[in-house]
Amino acid sequence: MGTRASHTLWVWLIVCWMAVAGGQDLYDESTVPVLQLKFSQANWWAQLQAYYQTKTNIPATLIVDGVGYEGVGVRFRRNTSYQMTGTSQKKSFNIEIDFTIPDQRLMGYKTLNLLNCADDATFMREVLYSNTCRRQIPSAKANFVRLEINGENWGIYAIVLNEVMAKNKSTLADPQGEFDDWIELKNVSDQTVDLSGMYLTDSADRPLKWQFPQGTQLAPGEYLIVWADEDGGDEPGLHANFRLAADGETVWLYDAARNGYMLLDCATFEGLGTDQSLARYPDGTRPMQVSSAPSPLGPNATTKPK
Ligand SMILES: [Ca+2]
Ligand SMILES: [Ca+2]
Ligand SMILES: [Ca+2]
Repeated sequence: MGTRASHTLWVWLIVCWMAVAGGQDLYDESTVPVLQLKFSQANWWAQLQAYYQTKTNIPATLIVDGVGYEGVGVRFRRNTSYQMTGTSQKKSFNIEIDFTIPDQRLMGYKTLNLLNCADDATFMREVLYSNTCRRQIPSAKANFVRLEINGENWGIYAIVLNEVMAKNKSTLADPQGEFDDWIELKNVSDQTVDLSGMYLTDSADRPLKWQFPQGTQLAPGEYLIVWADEDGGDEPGLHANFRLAADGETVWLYDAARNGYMLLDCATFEGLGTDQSLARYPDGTRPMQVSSAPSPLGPNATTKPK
């Protein structure tokens, strides 16, 4: 779909009330399951738009973990997130596993709701809320998923905030020889991404705080370091106009004006010790974890702090 920026981070939340017994679970928070939807109709997107008001399902095949589920029903969810997203193709979806086969279930689940987090810049609210509530009372399950439609990634992490360090004593010096805070980004897609005009910030009130200079590009699989050192005049190197507080902070990555300033990723830490990083392991996945084996410009390591 040509109107969709290929490097946009589209995280989906999946929520459901049905319990499941044993086996693999869509709601295992240590995984990001992949849902593959296949529509045989050429005009499936137009059908989804046409039927959204009447809550009419259109049939599709859903593939999860190599298992195909025929005749599931798919429609856009009718809620404010539909209007809020305008012409964006990141709509919230409702998937009925038992649409044409009454006793069909996916790992015990009958209905899946894929939420687009349109009103939640953190992407975390629903998952945290549901999974906290459920310790006390019956509550919906929630997790992140990645969605593919007809073989196209509808929600892949392309440019991610892959690792951050807020108290750099001896891990890596910047080109000027200073051990400053750093933010590692990685391109986890298979296409070169142009970061020109994208933004990094440490302030919820100022999403456009620091802008990547023109010509900043990242090839597939490549890493890039932005120094959070307020040394904007220094060359070489990318030097943001903010620092990271070791006792806790959030870093946000926003897309360029040409792509509507869409939130691409965020990373929150509550406290990082000397030479500890907050890292996605493996690269690009969630959740982030504190690591005492920082790896600027390289694949993240598992080592947890002692
Ligand atoms: Ca510096
Ligand atoms: Ca800061
Ligand atoms: Ca790394």
